[in-house]
Amino acid sequence: MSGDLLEKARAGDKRSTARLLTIVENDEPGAAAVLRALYPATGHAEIVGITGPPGGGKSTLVNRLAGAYRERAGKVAIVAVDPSSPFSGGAILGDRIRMRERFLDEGIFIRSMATRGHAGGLARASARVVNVLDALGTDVVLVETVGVGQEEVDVARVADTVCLVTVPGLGDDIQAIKAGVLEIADVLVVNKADRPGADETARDLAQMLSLAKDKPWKPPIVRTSAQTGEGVADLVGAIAKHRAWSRESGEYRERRQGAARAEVEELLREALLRKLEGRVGDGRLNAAVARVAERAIDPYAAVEELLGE
Ligand SMILES: Nc1nc2c(ncn2[C@@H]2O[C@H](COP(=O)(O)OP(=O)(O)O)[C@@H](O)[C@H]2O)c(=O)[nH]1
Ligand SMILES: [Mg+2]
Repeated sequence: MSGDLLEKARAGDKRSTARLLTIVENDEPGAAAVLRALYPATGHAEIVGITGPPGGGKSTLVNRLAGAYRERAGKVAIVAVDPSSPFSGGAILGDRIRMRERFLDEGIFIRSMATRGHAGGLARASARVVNVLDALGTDVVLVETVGVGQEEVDVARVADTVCLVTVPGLGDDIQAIKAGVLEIADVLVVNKADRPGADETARDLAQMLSLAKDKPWKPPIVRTSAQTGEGVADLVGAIAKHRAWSRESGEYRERRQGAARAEVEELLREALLRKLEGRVGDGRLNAAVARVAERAIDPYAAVEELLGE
């Protein structure tokens, strides 16, 4: 079944691509086979993460970026991971209308990811989805995520270049951003620069950056108005510059190695656990758990006992 799907997806059929993505996103039976078949073809896409607080204009900006990249790339994909936009909500409706023009473009593929219930977590599910899009010949994958918690920060890590989108007048909220995602931001964007206060925000950001001196890459600060499109070309330029630096400095390879390590270690952990569970057996495991619950033995002793045959 997936062989046929694979072939159709490779030929550019969007429905088959969507189905393949669902299989790997939810880790359905056959997901491993799909990823194995596609893995050799991965590693060519440029992956750009767009993160930041809700309402900052990320979706609007991603839509603009998709258009800009599409002018010179054959295939562009958008992966939207946004827990703040429920499917019935106004925001996503607005997104849909804005994105309709993109949908009509055969070269742009849009994927909305569920934010809950992924085997192995959201970041790993996103990585699988991005890998499939990459292998299917996507030149640029734009990943939109709300930069609020650790999990979203982890999602942003699949990107080669992470853009943090802020807006004028965030005030103290900027401090909150700083704690979370500023460390992983490669490009800082002050969006809604058509509004008053963009200069102050850019200054605040510059000041925060000056505190982290020792970093080899100094994130540029770019002002955009996603609504009018102003500054979007500058943003594309800043992303390209980071990409070039990343390639040259070895950062790119380091990040990809970090991602590969995380993936292999996670799978290894799962496999080892399954293997051990098989060896220990449900009966012995349940008996040990019961004794721990009764305080007859402590959890450490239970593990030692189970592993010690
Ligand atoms: N004034 C202004 N509004 C914008 C700009 N970019 C986006 N918006 C508006 O901000 C709201 C939130 O945008 P959206 O892209 O959904 O933000 P997201 O939650 O970060 O994805 C929408 O009403 C947009 O029309 C901008 O550059 N200037
Ligand atoms: Mg959005």
